[in-house]
Amino acid sequence: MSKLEQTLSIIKPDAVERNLENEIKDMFKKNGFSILKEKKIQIEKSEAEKFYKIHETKPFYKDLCDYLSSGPIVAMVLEKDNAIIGNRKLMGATNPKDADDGTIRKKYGISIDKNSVHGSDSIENAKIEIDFFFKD
Ligand code: IDP
Ligand code: MG
Repeated sequence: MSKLEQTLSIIKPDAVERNLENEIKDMFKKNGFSILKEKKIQIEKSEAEKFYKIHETKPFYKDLCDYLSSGPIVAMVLEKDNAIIGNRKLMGATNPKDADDGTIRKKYGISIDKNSVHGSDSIENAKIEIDFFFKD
């Protein structure tokens, strides 16, 4: 069953730094996603800690928050039928080494921490994450 959904995507610092913003956006557009909203920003470490709170007990939490706040990112609201699972598929596995051919992380990811993109993992988290960046 298909359902029009919105999901939150982030182009992470490693990809922005390598000027991959337009190439990654093109991959979304070619795969049928509309970019409804977008903004390029650098967030504070405290904001990254809030965004990744779900991972606060993980050993990589501190590095993850340092990393997300280390440089400019592009936050986007993507829309498509079944956007959440569709974006997860297009992103590929968390570790670029395990990502399938044709995915963003396979193409651009450097390592498990510098994996170029974030994508919401559920309808509930998509709402929370979209509000995090775009509720003004
Ligand atoms: P996801 O980004 O594919 O949803 P999550 O498990 O939600 O993956 O983890 C959030 C982010 O934390 C990942 O994108 C990755 O950058 C980082 N991360 C996840 N697992 C590890 C790890 O084992 N070591 C270092 N960083 C990790
Ligand atoms: Mg996740």
